[in-house]
Amino acid sequence: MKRGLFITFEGIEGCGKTTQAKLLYEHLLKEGYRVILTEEPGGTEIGIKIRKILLNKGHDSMHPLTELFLYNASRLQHVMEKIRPLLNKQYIIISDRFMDSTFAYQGYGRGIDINLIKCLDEISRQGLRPDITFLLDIEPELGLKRHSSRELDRLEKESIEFHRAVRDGYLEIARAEPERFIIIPAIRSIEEIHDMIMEKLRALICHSGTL
Ligand code: Z5A
Repeated sequence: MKRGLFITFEGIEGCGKTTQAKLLYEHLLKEGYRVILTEEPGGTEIGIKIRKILLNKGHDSMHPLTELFLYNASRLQHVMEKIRPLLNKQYIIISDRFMDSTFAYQGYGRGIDINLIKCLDEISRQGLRPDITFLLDIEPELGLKRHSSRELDRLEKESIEFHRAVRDGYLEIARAEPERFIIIPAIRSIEEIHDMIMEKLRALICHSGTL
């Protein structure tokens, strides 16, 4: 049976992925597609509870491996309870972050062994992979500046070196999988970026023949 389309958005803080995921969702909804907007960590009742634990700025003592397990726990629940069942019903799923965030943040950012991350990733994704991933790329200084007016969560409080390592990690991951990733310069205007995303997607949606 053909399934729907699984689209993910990735990037460092302030890159604009949440803005673009929402714009894309509204656009596709208006065009009559069956589409769901979701996020990680989160996306399910259990995932939302895990998200609160992960982002709580009081949880400074969280061990990097505890963090890794919690992101994966949220993902497994998300895949099993929401993403896979809806893809099987031919929905378009738009997820604000997914697997690549773990490799970029816990792998390149925190320095956790990539082989351990790969093992947990296989379990939590249950064989599911995004069809297309938009990486919104921006200098960390610029991204963090966009968020400077609000209170920072536990990960946003990390050093600029951490955010640079995450950004470099994302670019390395994306270059290794050019057939899945579209790298977008996130310095462009909100409207320009949305148009670029729609252009790439139109081709994919026509081609997939499932919708
Ligand atoms: N994390 C992890 O470590 N491991 C994992 O496996 C997963 C996640 C899944 C929560 O993510 C944290 O979890 C995140 C990574 C980590 N940590 N950090 N740090 P989140 O997605 O909930 O939080 P976030 O990354 O900080 O994203 P965000 O708050 O949703 O921001 P954003 O998506 O990057 O940007 P935005 O909200 O769309 O835009 C930010 C502002 O910029 C806003 O005022 C916009 O109006 C403005 N904006 C947007 N686009 C533009 C353009 N093009 N020009 C100018 N201004 C713009």
